[in-house]
Amino acid sequence: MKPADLIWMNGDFVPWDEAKVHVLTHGLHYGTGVFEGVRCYDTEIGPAVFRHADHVDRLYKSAELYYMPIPYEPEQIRQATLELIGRNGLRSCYIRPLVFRGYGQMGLFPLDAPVDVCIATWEWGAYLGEEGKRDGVRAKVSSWERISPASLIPAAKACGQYLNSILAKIESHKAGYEEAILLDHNGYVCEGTGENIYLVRDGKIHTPSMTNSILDGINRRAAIQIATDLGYEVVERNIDRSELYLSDEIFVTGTAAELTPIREVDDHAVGTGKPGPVTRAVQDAFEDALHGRTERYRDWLDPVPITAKV
Ligand code: PPE
Repeated sequence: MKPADLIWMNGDFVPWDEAKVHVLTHGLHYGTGVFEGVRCYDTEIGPAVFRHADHVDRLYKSAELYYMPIPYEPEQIRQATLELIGRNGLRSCYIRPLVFRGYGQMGLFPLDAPVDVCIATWEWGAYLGEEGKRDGVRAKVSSWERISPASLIPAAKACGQYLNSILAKIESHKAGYEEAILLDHNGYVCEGTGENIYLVRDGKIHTPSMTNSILDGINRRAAIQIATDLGYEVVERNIDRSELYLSDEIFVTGTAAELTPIREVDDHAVGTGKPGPVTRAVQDAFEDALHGRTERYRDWLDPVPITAKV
């Protein structure tokens, strides 16, 4: 990874190499943290953070679900992020706010441990590769089931919960695929390791619903809005594994992955094996929205005030 100059840590801008924690940090032992993945784009109106307020809201919601009071106001986190991007002199970057139980208390009762907050930014290219975004990636249905709401909180973006995605990701890579698709505890299609999923059948877009243990993706909301505005019908419903093999097109969305087509699932070509027309249409409009090329979605962008790099 390419380091930036500064990281925001508990209210201060500290040099990248000095943003450190103690080895007895609670979150390191028990996964007691929540985070966000956000992106800033070099848009038509200058550097701007995509759907910033939605990400900040979800960070606070995730923290609340794990009884972690964030010792800052949401607006302070938003402003700190904008200032950090400016001071790091970045025009486009990935943004990682992290809230975690810090040092001072061990054991499973975490409520006496401090809550630490940091925000990092770095340049992060296409998550599933530029080629993946263009031509699609190969995916495998994972043998690991997505965390169920009986054990954890699928709607929370919590650190420990990602061990589930990590097992699926490693399994898919070792088997020679680029991404894994997890099924939910009822055997229905859920999502990728870090992306929401959509199938195109007979010109309609189908996607799992909140009752399928998905993360309520912010790009999912954007993609649904864009697809609807383009005139596509979007249906949220239970999807069987076999439908993955019968789809004309499949694509995924996420902050890191943006909109990436899936060209193969379990060695079955999806449709023609090339990204189809619906995927392309939604992807093009989505990329335009991210880069501020569409007036209609400009209010999804939070402009970064430009400051001289210090
Ligand atoms: N599901 C999961 C499990 C998930 O982690 C993400 C984002 C999504 C769906 C899509 O959510 P959204 O970004 O709000 O549209 N995954 C983040 C973490 C990736 C990582 O490797 O770290 C991301 O894309 O930033």
